[in-house]
Amino acid sequence: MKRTLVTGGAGFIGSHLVEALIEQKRKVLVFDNFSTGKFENIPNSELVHVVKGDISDKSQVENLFKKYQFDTVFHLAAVASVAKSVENPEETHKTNFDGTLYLLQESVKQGVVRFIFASSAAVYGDLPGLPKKETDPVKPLTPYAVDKYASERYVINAYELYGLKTTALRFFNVFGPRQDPSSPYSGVISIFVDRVIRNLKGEDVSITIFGDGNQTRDFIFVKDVVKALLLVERSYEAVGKVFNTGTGKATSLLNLLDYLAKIAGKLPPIHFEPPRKGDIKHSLADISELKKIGFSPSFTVEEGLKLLFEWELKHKD
Ligand code: NAD
Ligand code: UD2
Repeated sequence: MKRTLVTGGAGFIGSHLVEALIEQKRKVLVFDNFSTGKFENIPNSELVHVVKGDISDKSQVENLFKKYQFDTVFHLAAVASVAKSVENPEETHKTNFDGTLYLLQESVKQGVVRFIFASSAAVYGDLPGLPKKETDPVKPLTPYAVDKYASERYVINAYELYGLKTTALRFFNVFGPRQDPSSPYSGVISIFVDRVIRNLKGEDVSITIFGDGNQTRDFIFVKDVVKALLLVERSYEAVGKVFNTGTGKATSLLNLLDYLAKIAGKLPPIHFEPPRKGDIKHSLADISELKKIGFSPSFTVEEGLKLLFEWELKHKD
C-alpha cells in the first residue's frame, strides 16, 4: 500500500489532516522539520511514519521520494508566519517557494496520483471587492503572499505541463485546537480563547482589540479545512484548479467576543488600541466553486469556538 505524504504534518492544520487520514485507515508519512510543528501534535498510530526533514533541502526531498512511494501529496509545510517572512524573506523563500518546487518535481518524476497545496487568502492583499472569487485579481503584499502565489501557479501549471493532478486551496482564517497562541501575530481566535481560559483560571490577563472590533474575517474551523482537502483529493473536477477555502460568512471580532462570553460565562478586561499597520478591514471568501464540487462547512464559527474552548480547557494546565 502506498503512503500519503503530509508535509507539515506536525503543525496545526497538518496534524488534523493526519488524524482524518488515519480514520480512513490510510498509511501516512509526515515530513516535517519541527520548526513550529510539535511531535506531540502527531496522532500516535502504527499507520503513521514520521520523517524529520527539511523541504528546502533538495537532496532530502529526493531521498524521501527514492525511499517511499506516495499516492497523494498534501503539501502544507511552510513558514506560516507573515511577520517572519517580512523579517527574513530569503530564508522563508527557501521553504515557501523552493520547497514547493522540489516536491512538485519529485511528484512528477514518481508519478504521484494527486498533489494538493495549501495556499492562502493572503494572495488577494488589500484590493477592494468582497466576497473574493478565485478569478479576482491578486495583490500579494508580503514575501509570504508572493511565495504562496508563485507556488500556486507552479502547482496549477504542473497539471497542464506535466500531467500531475494538482489542486491549490486558498485557506482563509483557520482556527481550532493546536493553533499556537504564543505570538502577538498568532490567529486572533487562538489568542482570545487563550486569554479567556487563563482569566477563568485566575490569571491577570486582558484582550486587546486593534481597531474598533468591527473588522470581519471568514473564520473556518480546522475540521472543515480537512474536509475540503479530502474532498478535492477525490474530485476529478478539482484537478488543475484553485479554490477559496472558507465558509462564505463574515464574523467580526465583537461577534467572536459575544460568542465567547456566552460559552465561557466571563471575559477578561478588553482594551482597544489603534488598528495595526497593514490590517485589512474585511475579508470574505466566495466559496461557490468549492460548493459546486460538493463542499459545505459542517461547523459554524460559534460551534467551532465551543469545541476549541472545551478542548483548551481540557489540555491547558
Ligand atoms: P504550522 O506552522 O502549524 O504548520 C506548518 C508546519 O510546517 C509545521 O509543522 C512546521 O514545523 C513545518 N515546516 C516549516 N518549514 C518546514 C520545512 N522547511 N521543512 C519541513 N517542514 C517545515 O502552520 P499551519 O497554520 O498549520 O499552516 C499549514 C499550512 O496552511 C501552511 O502552508 C500555511 O501557510 C497555510 N495557511 C494557514 C492558514 C491559517 O489560518 N492557519 C491560512 C492560510 C494558509
Ligand atoms: C491573516 C494572517 C496574516 C496575513 C493576513 C493577510 C494569521 C494568524 N494571520 O491575518 O499572517 O496572512 O491574514 O491578510 O493567519 N487582532 C486583534 N487582537 C489580537 C490579534 C489580532 O484585534 O490580539 C485583530 C487583527 O488586528 C486583525 C484581526 O484581529 O484585524 C484578525 O487578525 P489575524 O492575525 O487573526 O488574521 P488576519 O486576517 O488579520
